[in-house]
Amino acid sequence: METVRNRPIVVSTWNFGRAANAAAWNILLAHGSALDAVEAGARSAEDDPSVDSVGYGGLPDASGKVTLDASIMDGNGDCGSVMGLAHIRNAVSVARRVMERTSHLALVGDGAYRFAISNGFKRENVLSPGAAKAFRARAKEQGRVRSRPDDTSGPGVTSGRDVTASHDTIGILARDEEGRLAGACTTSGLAYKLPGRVGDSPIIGAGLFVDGEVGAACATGRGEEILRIVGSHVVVEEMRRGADPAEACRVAVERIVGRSEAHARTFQAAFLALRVDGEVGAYATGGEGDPFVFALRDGSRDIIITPASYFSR
Ligand code: SD4
Repeated sequence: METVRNRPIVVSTWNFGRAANAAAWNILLAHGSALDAVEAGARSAEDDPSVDSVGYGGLPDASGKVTLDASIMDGNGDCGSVMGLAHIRNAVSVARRVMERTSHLALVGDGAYRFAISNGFKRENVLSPGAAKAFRARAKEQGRVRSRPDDTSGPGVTSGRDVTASHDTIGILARDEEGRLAGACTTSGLAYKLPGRVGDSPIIGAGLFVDGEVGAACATGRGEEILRIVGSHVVVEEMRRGADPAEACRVAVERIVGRSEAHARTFQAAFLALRVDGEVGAYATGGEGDPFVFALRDGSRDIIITPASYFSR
């Protein structure tokens, strides 16, 4: 779709990607690395309470607890992730510490939390007043009162299957002036998910994949469907085979839709790709009435782009 050769570029999912791109762009402009840029961009979304699907301000699970999933990867195949991380705002930075300070790739739940604390992260309440209010309103609407905060078994408690409207993960991909690629993905996951649910975002190859020789891809939308096809890996491998980024994203979306077109109408799933030469593309299922958009920032542009989608083709 867009080519900017030998110039830094950053792309992020959704409208709020624009603010994330601005944070990343500051790093890229100062000759920083793509890895630092994507971490800074992802952190800016995590810190923003108005973004109700990422970090502080993220909507909680069915028990009222905010748990975060995040991953980060660079073009050398170095990567790290955390899943079900509670009480810590900047999950993407914990994922980076996992990558840089351990021999593991992923930490989950309490282990991820304890690792974060021992690495200097601050314990805090990540349930913002706005997210708490939304949770209470939903519980009331469902006509149920929880007997205790961890009660997820009572009548009327969400099964985690009735959530269709939450799909605003931030995925961010960058190329720096040395041509290095990196990506990050961070989310509070599906709103009101079953406690313990993990989506695609922290799974390397599903929510994020980077190969410095080929390109980078990330995903947003219904994590279960993205996981099923290991979507971001599909996109990068399609680019390796010669597809342009938009075409590669289309292949992944069509694989999802191919399971059941009727089912695919009920959710959004979108892929965003950045090829090593700076070309960018994206493609979405289209979901229902809520088009996927992404934000692009480079030396001359700071724009929102609406890519093609399967159901609007
Ligand atoms: C996930 N893809 O956890 C992420 C984010 C999201 O609907 O909320 N998707 O599935």
